[in-house]
Amino acid sequence: MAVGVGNLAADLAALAERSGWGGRAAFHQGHQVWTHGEVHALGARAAGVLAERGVRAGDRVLLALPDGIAWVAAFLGVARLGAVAVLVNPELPASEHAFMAEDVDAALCVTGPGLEDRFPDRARLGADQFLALATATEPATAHLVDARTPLYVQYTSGTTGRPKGVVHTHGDPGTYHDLIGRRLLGITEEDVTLSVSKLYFAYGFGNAFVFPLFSGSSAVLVDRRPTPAAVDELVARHRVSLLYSVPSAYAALVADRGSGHAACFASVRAAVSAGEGLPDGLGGQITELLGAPVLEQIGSTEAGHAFCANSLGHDHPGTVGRPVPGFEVELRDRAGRPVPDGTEGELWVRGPTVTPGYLNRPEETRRTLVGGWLATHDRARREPDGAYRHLGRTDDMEMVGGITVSPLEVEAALRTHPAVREVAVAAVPDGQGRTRLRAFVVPTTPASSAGLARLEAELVALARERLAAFKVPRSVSFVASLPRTSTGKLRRHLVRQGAW
Ligand code: 3SK
Repeated sequence: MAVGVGNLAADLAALAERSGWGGRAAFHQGHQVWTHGEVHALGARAAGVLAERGVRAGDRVLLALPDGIAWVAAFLGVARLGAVAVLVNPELPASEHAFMAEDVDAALCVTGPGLEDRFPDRARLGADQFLALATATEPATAHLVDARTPLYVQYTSGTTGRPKGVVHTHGDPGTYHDLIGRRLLGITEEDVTLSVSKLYFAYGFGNAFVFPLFSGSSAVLVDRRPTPAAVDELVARHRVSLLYSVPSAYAALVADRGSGHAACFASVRAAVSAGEGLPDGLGGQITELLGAPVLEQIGSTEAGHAFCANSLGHDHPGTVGRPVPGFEVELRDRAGRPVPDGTEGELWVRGPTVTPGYLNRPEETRRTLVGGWLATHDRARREPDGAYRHLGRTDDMEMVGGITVSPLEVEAALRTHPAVREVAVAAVPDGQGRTRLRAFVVPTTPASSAGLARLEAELVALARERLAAFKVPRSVSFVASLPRTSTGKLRRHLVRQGAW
């Protein structure tokens, strides 16, 4: 039975048809363009391919794909069947992919180039083969679901160092668009988006997949993180009007281009920044460079997208803006009591797209979702205009280039080297407005400076072998001891400051 209402893929196809968007560009990749009509037809045939491979409603299909048309087709195909798309970073090491495939018990894994040997124990399909099959397969009909039916899972790092699968439903993307894309950013059919953040990540998923498909606009897809020169070129070539990025990438753009307005950015009407706070002064430099405002926001994988945001109508630089309409925000102390206005507290949020919970983690779900409120582990203070000033994280997680990294996981990898007695990893400022991971290591035995230089190289090589690239420390400092409390707990704020 063909069903529209409730199934994201079917609803989006019906919306595009009703709105007359069939012939409008939806995605640009390299020199290719796919229209909204082509994308939905491809999604329906992709569902046919998946159904022929035995995928059924409720099954989990892991997508380890770079941003591109295969990602879009696979997501829409999975959604159409009422199955659940598991969105993973294709650049993760094999051990993390294996963990995720096991965690979700993936019925099928769709993989990008270079990942042919991944998931050897599971049914697999390479992206090229998948797309080729999709051109020659009959479309599948849409499965009946409702707004609360699980649609996708994204992974977020946990304090235990093990990533946790966050579930979102068929109703969530339409709400992201209605609350943020439409109301706060005023996205229209004429907009062209470039998101430095990738589709597997909550921020990139909303920016470059959900908003374009719900608004009849288009997005430029790039299979890897673009360099500053590539951003210049893509913005100018596609006349990008909305640029979404993270502070470290904006800092690189400013460093590459210098100050002053650059003509290649003339089409940009707004820039959005999220993932971590913009360092002092950087917001002004970006605005000058782009000739457009830079709107900060904050969100989380658990909230689905942003829960506080600045908008063109209300921008308070230096803050992450006011609660997104539909979201409630509270600042609480450690005991969970609301703090007085103007006082620092932990951000708790409640809203329509907050996850129903973590996959296979009832205990962590209970701790994080209390009475319908989500503990974000972010610290903030409320300003008199209702905007929130972000003051960092309450837990031990580190933010590097807009991505959360568990220092425990990095430390665990480095600690396997026999010459490491103790190790602590922290994101430290690099003096250019960015943060970089640094490992502070107490060696097992004293060594000469040549010996320490060799050890540093070995530790970085070890991390590269075991961890995703963004988790690899950029430098190692050798220290005599680490700062600890009297009960032996590491004092991470001192490690971050490099001061003890
Ligand atoms: O990381 C964030 O702050 C964020 C912002 C907007 C949407 C999604 C996310 C994760």
